[in-house]
Amino acid sequence: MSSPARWRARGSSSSGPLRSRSPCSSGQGARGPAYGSIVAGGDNACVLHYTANNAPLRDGDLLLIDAGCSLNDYYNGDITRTFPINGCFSGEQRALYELVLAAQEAAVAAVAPGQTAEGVHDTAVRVLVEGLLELGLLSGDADGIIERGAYRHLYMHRTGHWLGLDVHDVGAYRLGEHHVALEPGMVLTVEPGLYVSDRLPVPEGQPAIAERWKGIGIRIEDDVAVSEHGHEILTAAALKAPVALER
Ligand SMILES: [Mn+2]
Repeated sequence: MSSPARWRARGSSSSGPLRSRSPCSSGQGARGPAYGSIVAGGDNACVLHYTANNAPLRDGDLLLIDAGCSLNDYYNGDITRTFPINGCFSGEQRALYELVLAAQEAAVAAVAPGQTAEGVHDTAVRVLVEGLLELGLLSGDADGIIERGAYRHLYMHRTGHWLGLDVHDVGAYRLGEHHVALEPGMVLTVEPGLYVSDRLPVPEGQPAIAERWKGIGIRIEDDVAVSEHGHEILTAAALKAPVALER
């Protein structure tokens, strides 16, 4: 996925201004983008691998950017931030953003030797489900919803993956029934999100989604290294607090 030839080929077939002006191509220690950037406004952010990146951005929508560099030593970054295009969250956007951020921070806090990627994912899911219950986007009890996966119309992907010489780096997440324990030096992404759209059917027993929530796609992704006693957030310089994203 990360051969320079492929990036030249990709660059030449794309007219996306974000790609050609990417800081990744300025030669400051980076060979180029680590993967095809996702630049998705509004409802397009609910398409997980949206890379057309050519839709007009609309006042009042959020913008999700998932992009990273591949460095000269071949290590890759993978970062996602979501922010309001007009500089101000709507009430619904802010409620969901703060929920994703709480889930992301809880999941990051869980990263430590002996923890597992599964445990990090479960931490994020628990916070998301409890928050969605409070917002009325889910109903029932959290344990039952998690057990049945009755949240997956709103959060349908895993919370992270190994990161290194490939963006989705090699390595098992489980060996048989045994979840692989995190060890110092391992790097993983932590990237929960919420995607509110009409694309996936609402599971039986869960509330229909009111129009005011639709078209909101949010993901917050950091790259986290497991350290001796906890973790280090490698992407901490990319701000994610709501106050830092508004103007
Ligand atoms: Mn990722």
